[in-house]
Amino acid sequence: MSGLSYSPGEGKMSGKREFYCAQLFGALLFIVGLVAGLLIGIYVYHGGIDTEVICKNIPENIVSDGGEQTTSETPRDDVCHTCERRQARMNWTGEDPEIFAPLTSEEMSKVRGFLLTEQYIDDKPTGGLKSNYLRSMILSPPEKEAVRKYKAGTGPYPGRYVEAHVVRGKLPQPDYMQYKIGPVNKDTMTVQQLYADGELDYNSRPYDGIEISLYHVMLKEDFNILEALTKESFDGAFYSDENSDFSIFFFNGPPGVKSNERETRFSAYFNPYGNEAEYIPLDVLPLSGSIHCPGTDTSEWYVYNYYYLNQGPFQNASALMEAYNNGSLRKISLQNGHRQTVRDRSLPDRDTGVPFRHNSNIPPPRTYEPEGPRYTIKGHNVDWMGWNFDVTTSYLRGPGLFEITFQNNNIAYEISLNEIAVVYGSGSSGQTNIIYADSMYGIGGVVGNVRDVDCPEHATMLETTHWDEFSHSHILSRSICVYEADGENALWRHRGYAFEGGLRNNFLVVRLSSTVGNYDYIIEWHFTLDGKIFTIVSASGYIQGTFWDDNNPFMGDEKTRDSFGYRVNLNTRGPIHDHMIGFKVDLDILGTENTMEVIHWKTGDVMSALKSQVGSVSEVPAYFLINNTRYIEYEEVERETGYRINMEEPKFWIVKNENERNEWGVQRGYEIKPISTASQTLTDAHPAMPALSFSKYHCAVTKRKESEQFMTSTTDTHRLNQPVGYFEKQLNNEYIKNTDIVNWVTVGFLHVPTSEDVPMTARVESGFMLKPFNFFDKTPVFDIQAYLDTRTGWKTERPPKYKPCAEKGLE
Ligand SMILES: *[C@@H]1O[C@H](CO)[C@@H](O)[C@H](O)[C@H]1NC(C)=O
Ligand SMILES: *[C@@H]1O[C@H](CO)[C@@H](O)[C@H](O)[C@H]1NC(C)=O
Ligand SMILES: *[C@@H]1O[C@H](CO)[C@@H](O)[C@H](O)[C@H]1NC(C)=O
Ligand SMILES: *[C@@H]1O[C@H](CO)[C@@H](O)[C@H](O)[C@H]1NC(C)=O
Ligand SMILES: [Cu+2]
Repeated sequence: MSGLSYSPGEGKMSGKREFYCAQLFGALLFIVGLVAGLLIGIYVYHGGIDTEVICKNIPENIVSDGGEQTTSETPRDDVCHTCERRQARMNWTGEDPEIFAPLTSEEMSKVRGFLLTEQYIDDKPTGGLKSNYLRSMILSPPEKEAVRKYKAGTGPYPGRYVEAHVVRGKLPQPDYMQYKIGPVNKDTMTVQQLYADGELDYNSRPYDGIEISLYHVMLKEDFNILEALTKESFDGAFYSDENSDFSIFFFNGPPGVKSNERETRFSAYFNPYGNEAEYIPLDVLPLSGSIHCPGTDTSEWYVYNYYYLNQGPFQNASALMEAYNNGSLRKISLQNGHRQTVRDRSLPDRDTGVPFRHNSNIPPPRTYEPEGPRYTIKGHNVDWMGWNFDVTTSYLRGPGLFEITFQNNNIAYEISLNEIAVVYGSGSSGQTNIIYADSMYGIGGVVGNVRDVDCPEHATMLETTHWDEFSHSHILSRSICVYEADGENALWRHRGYAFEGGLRNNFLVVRLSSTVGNYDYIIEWHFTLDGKIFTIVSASGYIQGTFWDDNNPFMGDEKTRDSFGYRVNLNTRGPIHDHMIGFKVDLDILGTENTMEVIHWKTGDVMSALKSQVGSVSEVPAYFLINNTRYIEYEEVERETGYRINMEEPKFWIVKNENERNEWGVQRGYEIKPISTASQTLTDAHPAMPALSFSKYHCAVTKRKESEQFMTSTTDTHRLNQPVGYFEKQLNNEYIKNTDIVNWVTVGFLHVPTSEDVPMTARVESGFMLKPFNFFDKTPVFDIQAYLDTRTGWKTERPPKYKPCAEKGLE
C-alpha cells in the first residue's frame, strides 16, 4: 500500500497575521497534498511502479466514491519519490545464539530427535493414549545470574535449554512430565526431569487432539441414538460419520476439581462452516453431557450426565431419548431454516442490507515513514531512540521482553506475560463454573497476522515458532510486529507568552496478536520517548455463549436476563466472566539490588501529616490555612507481600535503587501504575483460588528466584486441589529490601457481555504503565529535536525536515 503526505506550513508565533496566512496556506497545501496522495495512492497500488511516481501521470477526474468530484489544482508536474527505506531487520551476527529468542524450528527438531533417540517419546503416538508424546516445547528461561555474567564478559554463554512437556501414557502409572533439555546449541545435551514420576497426574494433562478424536467416536454412537431428538429440536441437524451438522466443544474446563478426575464436559454447537474443528461459540445448543475419561483404558470410558434444555441428568443417551419420547421433557424446536441463519449471525461480515456509512468508502488516514524506520532490529534485539531490549515469545505463556535498557540504564530484566485466567458464572448445563488458565491452551499458540489490521504495513515482522501438538510438527509464522507509531498527539506541549513548543508523541510498538479458543488477545508494549513503558492487553473475538432458554425458570420479571447475564442474540446468553491477566515484572533499576516502596496518598490533620516525617513536632505552623491537608507517607517494603488496588486509599508502587540518586539527591526509581478495572472477587474458599492465587493481587512483590519463574504452572487448573506452581506459595514473607525483587502485576476486566459483544467483542483494554520516578534529572526528552518558537525569535527548533514521498508496496 502507499501513502503520501505534506508537512503542514511552518507556522510562526501566534498573534501575527502572517501566521494565519501561513496556516491557511499550510491547510491548502495539506488538502492538495491529501488529494494528490489519495490519487497517487490509488495509482501506485494499481500501477505497481516501484521506483518513482510521476504525479502528472495521475488520470484526470478521478472521483472518490463517497466524496465530491476533485477539480482542484493538482500540482501536476511534481515528482513524488517513493520513500527511501532502510532495512531495519538484520540477522543476528553474535558469536553465540541469541539468549532469549523464541525456539527455532531447528532447535525443536533437534530436541524432538533427541527425545526420540533416548526413548523419552514415541515416533508417532500410534499407540494412541498409550504412547509417550510431546505436548509442547518452550524456551526454558536461562538463569539470570549466568546471563548477567555472560553479558558482562565474566561468564560463559548460558546456553539455550528447552522445556518439553511430555504426556507419558505408556508408563504403567501414566503421568504428565516436564523436562529441561539442553543446551540445544551444543552437540551433547542432557535431560533433567522437573517433577517426580506421577507427581503431575495423567488425568490433569491438557486436552489434545488424540483424546478429542476418541471423544468424537464415542459421541457419534450416542448421537445416532439421539437422531430423532436432534432432528426435531435443532432444525433437522444430526451427527454421524457422514453428517457433521454439529461441532462438539470439549474445553469447558476444568475436568473436575481434583487432579485425578477427568470428566470432560461437552456442549453441542452448530457447525455452519462444515468444519468440526471450527468453533463458533455463539450458537451453542441446549444439549450437553460429560465424558468419564480417566486413564488410558478407553474401554472404561463412557458418556453420561446428558442434559437437554437443562433437564437431566440422564445416565446415557438412551435414557435421555426415552424421557424425550415419553413426554416428560420440555422441548424446543428451532424453526425450519434456523440453521441457515447461524453463519450469518456469527460471521463478522458487513451487513449488506444497509448502506455504507457516509464517506466510509474513502480510505482512512495512514501513516508512513518518510525515510524508513528509525529502529534497528538485530535478530530479536530492538533498538530505538535510546531503548534497547530483546523480544521473545513462548507457545504457552505468550510474549515477553528481556534486558530492557534506556539510554544505557538498566530498567528491567524481564517483562513477560505469564497467565490469562478466566472464570465464568453461567446457569447452563455443561458450562457452569468454567475456569480457564490460558497458558494451558497456549497463549502464544494460534498467532499470525490479519493483513492490514493487526499492524501497519511498514511494521517489521519477527517470527514466532511453536510445536503443534495436533500435527506433531513445528509451526513458524511471522507474528510479532515492531514499528514506530505516530501518536498524533503531544508528548509535551506548552504555549505561553514567551514561547511555544512541543514534541510529537512517537512511540515504539511491539505487538503479538493471538487467538485462544474463542477469544483473541492482543498483547503489546509501547515505549515512549520519555522513558515510559506501557504494557497493554486487549481482548477481542467471540464470547463463549451459553444457550438462551426462553422458558428459563430462573429469570426474574425482566424476561431478558438472569443471574448470569443478558440475552445477547437469538439463542445466546452472554455469561459473565472476568479476564485476569498476570505479568512478571522483574525491574532492575540500575542494577539488581532494588527496594520496593509504597507511597500512601493521604488526607488528615496537619499535625499527623508533619509527624509522619518528624515524630517530635509539637506545634502546627501558623501558615496552614486549614487544619487539614493532603500529604504522603513513604513505606519501604521489607517483606514479600501482595497489594490490591483500593481507590479510597491510593498508593504509588515504586521500585527504586537505594544506592543510586539523581542530581537532586533523590533515590532513582520507576513506578508501577496499573490501568485496570478488575479485582478478583473469588475468595480463598473457592476451589480455583489456590491455582489462580496470582489474581488476588494487582501487584505483589517477591524475592527473585530461579525456582519461581512463573505465577502459575501451566496445568494447575486441571488439578485445583493440588496445584504445583501456584503463586501464593512464593509469597512467604522473605526479606526483600535492597535485593533482587520481582513484581507480579495482574490487570484485567470484568465482563458482562451485552448485545454489542455479538458477533465480536470489540477491543477492551487493560494494562499497566512503568513510569520513571525520580529516575532522571529532568524530563528525559530534551535530547530530541522538538518544536520550539520564542516570541522574539531568539531560539527556534524544528523536528527533522522531510520530503513528501509515496510509500512503496511492502511485502
Ligand atoms: C539472514 O539469514 C537468512 C537465513 O539464514 C538468510 O537467508 C538471509 O539471506 C540473511 N540475510 C542477510 C541480510 O544476511
Ligand atoms: C441407560 O440408563 C438407564 C437408566 O439410567 C439404564 O437403565 C440403562 O441400563 C442404561 N443403558 C445402557 C446401555 O447403559
Ligand atoms: C420417562 O423416562 C424417564 C427416563 O427413563 C423416566 O425417568 C421417567 O420416569 C419416564 N416418565 C414417564 C412419564 O414415563
Ligand atoms: C488539628 O486537628 C487535629 C485533629 O482533629 C487536632 O488534634 C489539632 O488540635 C488541630 N490543631 C489545630 C491547630 O487546630
Ligand atoms: Cu470477556
